[in-house]
Amino acid sequence: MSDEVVITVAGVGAEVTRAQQPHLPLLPDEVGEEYRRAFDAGATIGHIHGRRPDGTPAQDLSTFRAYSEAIRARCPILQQFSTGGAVGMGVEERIAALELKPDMATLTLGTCNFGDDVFENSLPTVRAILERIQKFGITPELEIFDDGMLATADALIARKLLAPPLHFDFVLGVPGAAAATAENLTHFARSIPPGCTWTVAGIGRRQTAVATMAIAMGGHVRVGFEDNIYYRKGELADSNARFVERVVRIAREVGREPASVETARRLLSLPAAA
Ligand code: KMH
Ligand code: ZN
Repeated sequence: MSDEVVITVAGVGAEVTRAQQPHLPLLPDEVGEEYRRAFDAGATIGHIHGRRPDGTPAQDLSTFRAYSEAIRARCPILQQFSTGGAVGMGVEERIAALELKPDMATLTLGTCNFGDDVFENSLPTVRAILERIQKFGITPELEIFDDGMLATADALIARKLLAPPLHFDFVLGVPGAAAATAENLTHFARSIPPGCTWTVAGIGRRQTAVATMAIAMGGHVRVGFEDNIYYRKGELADSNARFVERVVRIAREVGREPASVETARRLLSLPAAA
């Protein structure tokens, strides 16, 4: 187990609204400040979705450029662009910003229910997104919402479309996909190829529970408004940094420190900084 834990902040998301979470950052300067605070608290990866000023999801180049520059001007957090976007978006819209060559980009390995919606990731969609990620030399983070997506990872590796060591994100607790349980986390963590790394994103009220399990198991952790807006039952979090601070405290209690950017690059097999 590494002594360091890589903490990802998913501070914007595509579905949460300002009406639900008044501290949700939307404008580039708000996003930049929010990610700077999360970085100062111990986060080393910023998972990024785009929004228009009115809050509607937007994956376009200019929104991502503005967010990316606002974040980079304030802190060296690794930037991970979402290619999931929001449910219902077309593939080209989801990958339009990848030409900015972020450090990482997500790649969901299958379709699943997403509450009342369907998060569409047919195999042609997966291949199209992967192709664009590889065209720009970006490191993928493989998003696993369900067991079948692990089988797709194996199939892509067998066809040499992906090569370990790879980094996975187990997204647990989406209504309609795998539940946020210790059994699922253990099963997922055991199922990936040797030498790969993983993080967990617990959705809703199970966020801290699965983050704590991951820290004890040697995995890494994602927190933030995209996945959970409450600090505890009935109490909205007042910033993404508050979630980061909490997992840093938990990690330190079991002898792990938040990873620096350089350490995260090494642990997750990212290229050295240019
Ligand atoms: N907004 C979700 C439907 C990702 O970022 O790659 C998908 C999502 C996954 O958030
Ligand atoms: Zn996302």
